[in-house]
Amino acid sequence: MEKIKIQGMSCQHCVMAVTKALGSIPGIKNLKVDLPKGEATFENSQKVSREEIRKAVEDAGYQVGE
Ligand SMILES: [Cu+2]
Repeated sequence: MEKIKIQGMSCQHCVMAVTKALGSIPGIKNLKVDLPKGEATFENSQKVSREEIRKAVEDAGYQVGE
């Protein structure tokens, strides 16, 4: 599993937006977006690059933290 920090989520709507953004990337599986923790965890068996993941999050209107 990989884990990334996501900044800017404030409600369930944000969780849905991030879930949709990351979930639409081929190769991202078992995605879980955690609002209180500000994290997304997922399996990345096809080695989707961090840049592609970051771009998807940013296109949805959020930021990837470290
Ligand atoms: Cu929200």
